[in-house]
Amino acid sequence: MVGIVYKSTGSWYTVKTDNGDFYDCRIKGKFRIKGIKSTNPVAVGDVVHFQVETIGDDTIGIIHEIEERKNYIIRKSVNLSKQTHIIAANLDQVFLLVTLNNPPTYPVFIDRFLITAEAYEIPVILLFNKVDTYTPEELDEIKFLAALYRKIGYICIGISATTGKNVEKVKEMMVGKTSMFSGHSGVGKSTLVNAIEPTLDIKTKKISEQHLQGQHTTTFAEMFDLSFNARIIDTPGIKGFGIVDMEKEEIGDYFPEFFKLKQDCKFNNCIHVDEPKCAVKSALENGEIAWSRYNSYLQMIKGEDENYRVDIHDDKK
Ligand SMILES: Nc1nc2c(ncn2[C@@H]2O[C@H](COP(=O)(O)OP(=O)(O)OP(=O)(O)O)[C@@H](O)[C@H]2O)c(=O)[nH]1
Ligand SMILES: [Mg+2]
Ligand SMILES: [Zn+2]
Repeated sequence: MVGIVYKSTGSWYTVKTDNGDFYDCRIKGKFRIKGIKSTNPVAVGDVVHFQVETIGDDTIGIIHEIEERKNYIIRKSVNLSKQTHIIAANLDQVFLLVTLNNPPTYPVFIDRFLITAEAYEIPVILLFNKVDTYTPEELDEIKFLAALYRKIGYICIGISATTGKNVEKVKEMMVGKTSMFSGHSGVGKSTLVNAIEPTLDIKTKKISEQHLQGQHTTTFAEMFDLSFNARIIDTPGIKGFGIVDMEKEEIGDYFPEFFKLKQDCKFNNCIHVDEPKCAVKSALENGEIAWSRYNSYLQMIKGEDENYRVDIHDDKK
């Protein structure tokens, strides 16, 4: 039997077959995919082959093969173990939810996320959520950020999952595709899924519990079929985003605005740090490239995984 993984708890996988049946599956023994060291060998979105076994009254599936992934989003957990985790596989696009506060999302986090998606050519759309809560000054800040990322080529939309502002626009972009919602815990991913498909009624953080920082409401990634020919993967909030398996020399290629200028650097192996006649650094001086982007870049090429930790998101997980 063949199916798609809709939910993964780490030991159990919910797999949906083409004819719409769901099976609870396990993986056989020490089954690992070659080349990828991750804490989860099978991720939501994976296409898997399994055999059905009946044990007493229970029917379970045993996964014995994973089809090659079109792409995936992988991150290094920001803790000492440095383990990597595949958030989801076989995506058409990702919506990264960003909030200015409650919780704050910093540009360095956005950039790390974008770079990983660029490496697999997964389109990312930035959704600035909770626009109903901001002061005029904060709205200006959102506009500034949106303009910064639009200039690079990313679609940016200001939304409110609770008032419904621009939710219809998001829906339109999802038709016919498998999308994922990502972002810090509390940015409103599950609330947005519910706004898009109210019948799902998935668990979101109660207003009264909002002060509890670092508490995750969604604990496992899960895919849902939507009524308008689309699929969405709701994911648990992520704190830090460590990039995985990237050479120092290739990181700049995933900053689209750096990549465009690379051919104008004097040295073709320029990494835009200390080299003379670097087109990226000139663009930075001219204000064509944002300092926040360049700072994120420097952190990444220096491998400073630890320094971007944001304490309030750091719940020792
Ligand atoms: N005012 C306002 N509140 C929102 C909006 N979107 C979400 N919220 C609130 O933010 C809180 C967190 O929302 P969730 O949907 O649980 O956040 P999440 O991103 O799914 O969080 P995790 O599952 O922990 O990763 C809830 O109390 C929501 O009601 C919005 O657009 N405006
Ligand atoms: Mg959630
Ligand atoms: Zn350069």
